[in-house]
Amino acid sequence: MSELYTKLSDAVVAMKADDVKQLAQQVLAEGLAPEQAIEQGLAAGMNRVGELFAAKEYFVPEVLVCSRAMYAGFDILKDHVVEGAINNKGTIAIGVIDGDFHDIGKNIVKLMLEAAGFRMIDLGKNVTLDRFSEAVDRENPRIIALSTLMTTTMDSMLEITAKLLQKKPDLKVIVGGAPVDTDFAESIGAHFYGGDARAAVIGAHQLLGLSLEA
Ligand code: B12
Repeated sequence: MSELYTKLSDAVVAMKADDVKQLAQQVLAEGLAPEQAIEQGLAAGMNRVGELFAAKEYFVPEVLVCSRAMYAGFDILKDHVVEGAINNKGTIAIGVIDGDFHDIGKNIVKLMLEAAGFRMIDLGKNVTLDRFSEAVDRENPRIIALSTLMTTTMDSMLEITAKLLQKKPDLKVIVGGAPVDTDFAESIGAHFYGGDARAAVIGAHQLLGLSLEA
């Protein structure tokens, strides 16, 4: 792993947005893979922030400043990830469940799926069943990707999955986010659980019977 990724992760944790920007530029200048810099640098940094928050070393204000630093890098790298994306492997609608405003993970997953060639419909955060349902009617996606970081949204995830599958039985549902796992995904009738953005890409290919190489 490039030491630049470690520096990126450290700069996110240290809340240094200017350093994050400069390191992101350096990633591009050195011809490194922007998607790896996002996962192994920016996302890894936010995961460490999560640990510091759990240990009560960081509180909400610190976490917010770290999030801003992470986005300073994400905004620079993201256009280079989707450059040349083919956008024809099928439509995926993605959103964060109603009641939850955490969208960093969702944004990374969306970007990686887009880069892998899917057409992405981003419904944003705090998305209700009605809005997911409208998106299914309007965009006819092959996959719905549900993200959540909060345990309080688990019941909604169950309801949204059940109602959307009633509406469109051939829809595939993939779920992810800190409080969910494979057992939970199975228990609500979802078709795939992914622990990170790479897993989301693998799962989407598997569910649609596509090859990862294509
Ligand atoms: C950053 C953060 C915030 C930021 C959010 C900024 C933003 N724009 O997203 C701010 C400061 C605003 C915030 C606010 C709050 N937060 Co907060 N926050 C976090 C924190 C520290 C990190 C989350 C994060 O960004 N991780 C980094 C990303 C890259 O990882 P990720 O989201 O897990 O995503 C990856 C994978 O999960 C996966 N993935 C994600 N989605 C999907 C979807 C699919 C389909 C797939 C396949 C994969 C996938 O791929 C992603 C990329 O690798 C977590 C702690 C933690 N351990 O997660 C708490 C945490 C989620 N927050 C928590 C809480 C309680 C709150 C608040 C209520 C706090 C408060 N008291 O005000 C508020 C309100 C939030 C609300 N209603 O939504 C709790 C939730 C507890 C619970 N039981 O549910 C946590 C767990 C902290 C804790 N230990 O208590 N928070």
